[in-house]
Amino acid sequence: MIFEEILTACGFSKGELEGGSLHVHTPVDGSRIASLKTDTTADVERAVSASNEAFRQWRRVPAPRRGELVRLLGEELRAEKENLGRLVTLECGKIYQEGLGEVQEMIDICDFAVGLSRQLYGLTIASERPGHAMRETWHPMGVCGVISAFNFPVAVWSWNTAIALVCGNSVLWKPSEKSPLTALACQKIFERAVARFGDAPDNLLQVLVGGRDVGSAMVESKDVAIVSATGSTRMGHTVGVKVAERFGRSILELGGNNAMIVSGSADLEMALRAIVFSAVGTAGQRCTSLRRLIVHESIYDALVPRLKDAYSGLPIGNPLEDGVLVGPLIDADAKGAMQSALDRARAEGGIVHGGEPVQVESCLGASYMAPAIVEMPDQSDVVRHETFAPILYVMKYTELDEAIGMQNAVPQGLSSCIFTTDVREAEEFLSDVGSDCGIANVNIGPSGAEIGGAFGGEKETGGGRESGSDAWKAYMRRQTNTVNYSRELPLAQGIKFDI
Ligand code: UN1
Repeated sequence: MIFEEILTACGFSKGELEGGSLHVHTPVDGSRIASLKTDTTADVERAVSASNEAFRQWRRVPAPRRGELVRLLGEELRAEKENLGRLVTLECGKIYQEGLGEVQEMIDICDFAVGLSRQLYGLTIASERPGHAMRETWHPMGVCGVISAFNFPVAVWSWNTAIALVCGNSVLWKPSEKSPLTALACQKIFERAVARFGDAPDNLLQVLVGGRDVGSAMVESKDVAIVSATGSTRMGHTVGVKVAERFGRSILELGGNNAMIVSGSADLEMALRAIVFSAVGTAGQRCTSLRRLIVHESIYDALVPRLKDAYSGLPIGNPLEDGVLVGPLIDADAKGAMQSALDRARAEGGIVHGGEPVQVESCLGASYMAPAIVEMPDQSDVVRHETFAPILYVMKYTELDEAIGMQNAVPQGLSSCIFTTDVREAEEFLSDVGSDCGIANVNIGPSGAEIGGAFGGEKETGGGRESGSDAWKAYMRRQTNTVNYSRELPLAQGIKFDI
């Protein structure tokens, strides 16, 4: 399918894609596929105010009815799965199978949120006073600003949006300037759900197209109650500080430097498949990508040569084509970052296998790279740094304590895993003295989390949780209610205060 057909199938007209100053290039072959008009900071101000107006109406709609809109969104996404999946591939370069997986993740979170819309449970609390009732209730917050990254251009938005909507919030979306088309396509899909729903307020979802100035204006606005930001630690630091300065609420999902410990008792066949998928899937550009492999010395020589073998046969190429497993990096900057990380790794004593540029026929303007395995003598600086590229640093360990120590000795704390058939090792890894990450798995790679769990991590990953479990609570305000249904006015803590 040629690029224009993919865009047309997603409902874009020629006029929409021309005449603006934001040039969108596809990583597939580097060519320009759109020049979009951008929003100004004045547009952001108007959007924030329209979003607040939408919120004021939406919060009055009963939550299960709000769920109905999200149910319709899920239906529209099911109908558009292939088209949107292909657009994800075109705009961010992940292989089509992963583009489809990303849309499936959107459908899944819609289903989850529909159920949740009838389960925004509070608590009843025992009061210390007679004739008193205490409870905890949850209320809509306001405008939820979503900042999303190019690598999961639509799924992460949908986690935030499906949950924010059932919680009674409105949504303002500032996508990465590298992936605005998928955002605009989602807006079209959302509008179809709104039309079927019938009486939703206008402007429940607005997309803001532009660069940092647009994002900053949204982040700095005190009328944006929640800012949920996914991206680099540097971006998250700026956003987190700005939102904290105005006492807003932020939900941060930032960098990861995810490790796998492969113990001496591991099932190596399973480990091998998990390593390759999590290290080279999405060309190493997931927050959850496997970046560090910590291998028990007893199996190092059995595992690492097989891994190199598997890497040497990886089909690298146009991600729209069947059979390809590794697509391009997002752009030339990403390629440069990968190359300089490999140079640093060599300088720090690493032995690099692979990692060279790959020329893909008829895609010469793009940044295809062979995934790299780097055998490191220890966990040096470059290993502790997240490079958003398919680089897998491999290190040896002797004792499990030491491996867990290495796993935890990085600034990031998103995802982690252990491959072992020893229940003691598995439980130790998951225990209070085990992995310090938000996600810790056994016999599963660090990437590809299901939406049912809370997604996010500690330390420089930012501490936020999105998606499943009770992550919805971050999208609502908690209220403690004490009701006195007696004819007395006893004070708490037994205080006497007679007038
Ligand atoms: C991300 O890279 O920002 O767990 C999200 C995963 C996906 C989500 C990744 N479900 O790999």
